[in-house]
Amino acid sequence: MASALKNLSDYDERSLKDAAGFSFGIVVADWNAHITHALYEGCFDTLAKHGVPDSQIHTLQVPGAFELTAGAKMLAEKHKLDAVICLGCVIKGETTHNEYINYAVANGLTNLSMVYGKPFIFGVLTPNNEEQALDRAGGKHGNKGVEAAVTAIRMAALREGLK
Ligand code: DLZ
Repeated sequence: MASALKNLSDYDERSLKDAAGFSFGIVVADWNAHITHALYEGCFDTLAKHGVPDSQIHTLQVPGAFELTAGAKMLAEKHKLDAVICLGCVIKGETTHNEYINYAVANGLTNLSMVYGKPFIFGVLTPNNEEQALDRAGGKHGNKGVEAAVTAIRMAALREGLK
């Protein structure tokens, strides 16, 4: 029997539900801004392309990726949101700072998802170097900000269907 499940690649943007009724938060970290702001553009444009009006997209800039969790909580408390998308880029350096930040954000966003019962999307690049980051911020591997927006719309639609 053929599988009823779709592949990830089947969830391209054409199959997405119209998202006009949803509200989203986007939290973007300013560290490595030339990368994260490109993620933001891809994310914002994708939400807009799927019908979300500007007035239903709430943006908050935070200093670094470590602050994404706190920023996401602030946005979720201030606005009635269907999902919060967190964008950052933590480039591996000489020390292990990247591991601490990445684990903290991943755990923080997971906790927020459980506490609020809504999606908090992990749109954080964790590259070994700047080239890998650029490849994922509009380069040869696409723009992960776009993927984060698609994930947010999918999860918001799933949650809506369960209500
Ligand atoms: C301190 C730091 C370092 C070394 N690297 C990054 C990075 O690559 N990406 C990023 O988003 N933030 C970095 N930060 C800053 C931390 O996320 C945070 O802003 C500070 O530790 C203050 O809490």
